[in-house]
Amino acid sequence: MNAFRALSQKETCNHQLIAVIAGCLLAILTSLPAQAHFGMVIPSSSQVNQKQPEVEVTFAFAHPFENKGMDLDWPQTVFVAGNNTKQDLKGIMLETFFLDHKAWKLSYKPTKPGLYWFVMEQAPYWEQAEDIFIVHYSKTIISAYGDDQGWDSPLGLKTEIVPLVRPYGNYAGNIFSGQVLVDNTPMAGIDVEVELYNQEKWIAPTDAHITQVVKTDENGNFSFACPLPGWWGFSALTDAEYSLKGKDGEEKKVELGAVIWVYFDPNPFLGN
Ligand SMILES: [Cu+2]
Repeated sequence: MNAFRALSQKETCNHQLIAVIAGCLLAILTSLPAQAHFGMVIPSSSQVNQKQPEVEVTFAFAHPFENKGMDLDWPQTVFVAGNNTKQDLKGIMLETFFLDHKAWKLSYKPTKPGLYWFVMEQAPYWEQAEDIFIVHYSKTIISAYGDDQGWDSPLGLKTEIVPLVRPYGNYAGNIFSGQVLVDNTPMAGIDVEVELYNQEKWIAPTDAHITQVVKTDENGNFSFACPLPGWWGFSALTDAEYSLKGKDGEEKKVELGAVIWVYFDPNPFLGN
């Protein structure tokens, strides 16, 4: 009798365990629509003037169309570049939340006219679902007091998108073009993932619309017309030539992303 009861209790336990495991798997699978990851560098404005002399810049890691955040660890580097100077900004970063996840922010006041790139190299992010590490080099630009010179110059990052369209002062519907570089070499035939930071909470017609994809040509160039106003992120993905050791002790692939964020203003002539 006792033995029987013991056995049946054990069986109950096993069933509970199986139910818990099944529940976890379901949770993992349903959360899977693993849409694209984007390092995010989003300023409060892409232009600075007398009326609005300061910007707040947010650094985050997310699935921007779906408004899903991920925790962003303390980045490897964060700096501002432009006007022939480069200044480390990690000392003035404050922890914040972006889409309910750990992120970083800072305030910056350009002291003279010019173009200012804000750049973040994130610490390697372990993506369990894909069994890879992800490292994004993310950047955005602001123009201070109407300066217009030098937005088309590379910054010499490990990988980056060099704009071929001035990356501010654009309307929704305009085309954005850029060249993808890795170690200063144009990358032909690679995927550039495109997502809107979907603050309006648009519903995509299909899952395929969440992350749109465009390929680079033989010179590493791509073009994409942004149909809606807001911040658009472009992420050019390549495999690093190095690997990193995972928690299981195995060497894991590292995916590099060159990310640029560009703002497209509402087109006032179309009323969108
Ligand atoms: Cu993710």
